[in-house]
Parts: sequence; C-alpha cells; structure tokens
Amino acid sequence: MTSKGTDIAKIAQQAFNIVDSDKNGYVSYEELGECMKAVARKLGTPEPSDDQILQAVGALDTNKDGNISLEEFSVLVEGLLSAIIDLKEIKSPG
Ligand SMILES: [Ca+2]
Ligand SMILES: [Ca+2]
Repeated sequence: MTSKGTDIAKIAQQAFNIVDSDKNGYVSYEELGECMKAVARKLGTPEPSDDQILQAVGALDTNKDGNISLEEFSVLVEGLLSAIIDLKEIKSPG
C-alpha cells in the first residue's frame, strides 16, 4: 500500500534540500528567489522581480521569521503537486 502523503513528504524533503543551497536547514528569501529565477529561465518565462519574490516568499513564510522551514516549504510542494495531479487527471481520464 502506497501512501500519497508519504511520497509528497519525501519529494518535499528532496526539493527542500536542493533549494537550501547552504544546507542550514532553512530556505532563505535569497535561496528561494534564485530557485524561482532558475525555474523561470528553464520555462523561458520572464524572471520574477524582487517584489514578486518577496510576495511569494512572504506568503510561504507563515511565521514571518524570514526563513522558509521544511514545513512551510511542504505547503508549496503539496500545492504544486496536487495541481499537477489534477491536470493529469483532467488530461487523461480513466
Ligand atoms: Ca539555506
Ligand atoms: Ca518561517
């Protein structure tokens, strides 16, 4: 029996480790900003502005300590993954 929740937690942990480039256990505004820019470059979309990064990170940083913890980061990953899963289910019914 596979648990979707566990898989998402694993993926979130892996993604968190990648974004946390100095491995201090927290994703800083700068680290997430760099990640957002890298994703934008990959997708060929305009890089997010500093304001957009601040807004995105501020929305994730629910306890407003200036860092994104794994718990806070997981909310983002879970949201993204469930959006992707929803899209897949819409595209390939049955
Ligand atoms: Ca870090
Ligand atoms: Ca925080």
